[in-house]
Amino acid sequence: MGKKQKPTSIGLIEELNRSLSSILNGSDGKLLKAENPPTVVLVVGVNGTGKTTTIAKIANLLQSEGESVLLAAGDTFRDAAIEQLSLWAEKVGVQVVSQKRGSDPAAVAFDALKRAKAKKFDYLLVDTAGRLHTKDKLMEELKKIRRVLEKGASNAPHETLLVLDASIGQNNIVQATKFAEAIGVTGIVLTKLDGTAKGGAIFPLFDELKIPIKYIGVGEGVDDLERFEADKFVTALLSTD
Ligand SMILES: Nc1nc2c(ncn2[C@@H]2O[C@H](COP(=O)(O)OP(=O)(O)OP(=O)(O)O)[C@@H](O)[C@H]2O)c(=O)[nH]1
Ligand SMILES: [Mg+2]
Repeated sequence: MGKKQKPTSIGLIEELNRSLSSILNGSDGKLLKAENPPTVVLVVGVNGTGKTTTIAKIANLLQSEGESVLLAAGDTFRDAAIEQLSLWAEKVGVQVVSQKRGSDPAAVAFDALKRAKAKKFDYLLVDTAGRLHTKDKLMEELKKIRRVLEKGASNAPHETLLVLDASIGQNNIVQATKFAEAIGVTGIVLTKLDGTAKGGAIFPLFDELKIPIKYIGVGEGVDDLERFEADKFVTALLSTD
């Protein structure tokens, strides 16, 4: 007699795979590419979620695909934020447009867009200061940055990426709702999905918001970014390896 088969458990995994994948239906994200360069990507979120690191990672990824990338140091508020972005830029090998600390972030965005257009960069990634979604004044500042970009290039910003920290849990839905209301969000980057099993955070998030998840952050290094693909993600989540 052969070994007893376990068709039910295999069937269960398949069923689970199917239903988890169906929750994520439409979640896959690719960065849009503007018809006329630069593609402008505005990166927003609350303090410390991983915006600046994510910008470095995306710049690295795009550059490895042959795209030219310019960064805008739109966090003129936090101490050493400009230096942090400049260090990443150096490491990745891209240029950065910055002004001195305390200057108007919308002016930085304007300058950077002008340069990106003049020099025909494929992508402009705009960093912004971390801000609480509950602070109206700070959200207004973000709207101003957005307006400057809108005026500067047609259909810009082509992507507005909200960076969320996976370990925050339910509050991410509140944050995302507020940012989406204030300036519109075209994609989400969920960071800090490395280390512990926080992958499940993606399901309620996407189920509630239906905003595509473009990337996931899986570490602090410049290569620790993955393009989000629902099928791949669910298969990895359910694998016992
Ligand atoms: N483990 C892990 N750490 C991350 C990831 N992404 C960012 N971090 C870390 O999170 C911390 C904050 O990252 P930043 O990129 O400075 O975050 P930020 O949103 O730009 O922060 P503020 O500009 O101060 O709002 C740093 O210590 C990063 O190394 C990730 O995917 N995994
Ligand atoms: Mg930052």
